[in-house]
Amino acid sequence: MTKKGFPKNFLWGGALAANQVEGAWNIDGKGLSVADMATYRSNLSLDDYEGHMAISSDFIEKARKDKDDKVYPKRRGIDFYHRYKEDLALFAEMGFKVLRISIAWSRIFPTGEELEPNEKGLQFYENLFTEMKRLGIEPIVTLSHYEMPLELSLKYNGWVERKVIDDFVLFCNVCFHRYKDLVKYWLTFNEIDSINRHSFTTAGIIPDRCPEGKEDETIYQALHHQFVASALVTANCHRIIEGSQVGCMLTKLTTYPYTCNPNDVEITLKKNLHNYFYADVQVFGEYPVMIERMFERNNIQIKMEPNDREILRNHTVDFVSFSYYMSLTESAEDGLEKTAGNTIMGVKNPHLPSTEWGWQIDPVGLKISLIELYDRYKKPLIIVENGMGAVDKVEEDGSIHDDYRINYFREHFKQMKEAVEDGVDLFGYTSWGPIDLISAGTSQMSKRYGFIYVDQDDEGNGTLNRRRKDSFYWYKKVIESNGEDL
Ligand code: BGP
Repeated sequence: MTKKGFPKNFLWGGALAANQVEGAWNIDGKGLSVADMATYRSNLSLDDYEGHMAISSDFIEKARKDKDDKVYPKRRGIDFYHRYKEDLALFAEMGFKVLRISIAWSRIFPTGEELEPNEKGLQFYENLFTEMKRLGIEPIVTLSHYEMPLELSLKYNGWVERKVIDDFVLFCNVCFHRYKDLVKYWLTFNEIDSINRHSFTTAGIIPDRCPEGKEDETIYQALHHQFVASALVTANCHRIIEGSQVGCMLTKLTTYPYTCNPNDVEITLKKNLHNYFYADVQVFGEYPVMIERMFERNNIQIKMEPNDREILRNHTVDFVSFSYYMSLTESAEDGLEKTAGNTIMGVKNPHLPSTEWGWQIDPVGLKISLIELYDRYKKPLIIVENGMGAVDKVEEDGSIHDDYRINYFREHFKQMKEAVEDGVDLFGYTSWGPIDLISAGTSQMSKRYGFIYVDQDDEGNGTLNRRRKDSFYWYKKVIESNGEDL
C-alpha cells in the first residue's frame, strides 16, 4: 500500500530568532550584538540591499554609543522577552508541536569572553523552555542566528580569528549543560552560506578591516572556523545530551537555468553546487573537490590546523534543516531583467509571481528542493523557514484577511506532501515568523510573516497588542488534520 500524507508525529510549528523578537537589548545584562547595529531606512529599494547591509568601523563606533533605539528596530523587537508567555499560549492554541528559537549569545556572554555566563540570560531561556515543555511544544534551538556579541566582531573581526571558535564552543557547552533536560534538537549556524552575502550579520566581519584584495579569502577563513566550530559543538552536544540531534542549516537557493542552452545549464549547475557546498561540509565531513579547486584558482589560502579535517570528518550532523522562500533563475547572457530576494539577485523567471519585495513564489521549487536534498544527503530533513512577507491591513473590526498568505502556505504544503509521498524523509516544518517580527534583511516591521499580528509600525509606534489573522485559524486546522485539511 502506498503511504499517504504526512508522517504521524510530524512536527508542525513556527520559527523565530531572538534578535528579531526579544527586544530588551540592554536589559538583565545583555551585551550588544551585531544585530543591534541594523538600522531601519524607509523606502528601501531592491538595489539598496547591499548598502543597507554594508557596515563600517565608523558606523559601529557611533551606533554602539547611541542609546536611541528608535533607529535600530532589532533592539526593540516585539518585546517577546516580556511577552513570551502570551505568545507561546497563542502558538499552543494553534496546536504547535515545535517552536524554533535562537539563544542570543550576547545575553549569555555579553562581550563573548566573560569567565562566567550571565545568570539572568540563562534563566530567561530556562523559563522559556520550561513554559514550552508545559505546553507540549518541543524546542528546536539555533545557537547562532546573526547574533554574535559585537565585542567579538570588533576585537577579532568576528569569525576571522580562530580564537572565536573557543568562545563559541564554551557558550554552546554552557547551553547544553543548562538545558539538557529541556532541549533535544539543536542547529549550529543559521543559513551558514549567508556569510557570502552579508558577512557582518552572519559572522561579524567588518569590511574595512579585511586586507585589500583578500576579501574572499577572509570570508572563507571565517567560514572554515565556523565549520570547525560546528563540528566541535556537534560532538559536545552528543556527549552532553543523550539522544540529542544536531542539524546544519542552509538557505536553499534552488536555481533554474533560464533556457536549455547548455551555457545556462552549466552556470546554473555551478550555482547549485556552490549552494550545496555549505551543507556538504557538515554532512559529508569534507570540502568538495570543486571548492578546493576554486580556492586554488583564486589564490585563496585557508589556514587550517593539522587536525581540522579530521574534526570535520568525525563530527557530522544528524539531520539537514533549511530555509526555502523562493527559487532563482540563472543565465549565461547579460542584460536580462533581474529580481532580488533574500539579499540575492537573479534573472526574473517569467513563470513565477513575486511578493511585494520581489521574492519569487515557487511552491514546486520546494518539492524540487526536498527531493534534491534528500537524494543528495539521505538524512532526515526539516524545513525551518518558509513564508511570505506581506503588508497586512487591519479592518475596522480588527480582523485581518490574509488570504494571500494562506494561499502561499497551502500551495507549499501540497508540494511538501507530494515530496513526502515520493519518499522524502521530512520530519517537520516551522513557518518563518509565526508572529510578526522585525525583518532581518530590511529591519522593517511592515514586512509581516505572521499568523499573529503585532500592533507596531516601522518607527516603533503601536500598542504591541497581538491579534489573530485569518491564517491563524487556517494553520490551526492544518495542524489538527496533520496537513490533510488545506
Ligand atoms: C532568513 C533569515 C531570517 C529571516 C528570513 C526572512 O534569511 O534566516 O532571520 O528574517 O530570512 O527575511 P526578511 O526578514 O529579510 O524578510
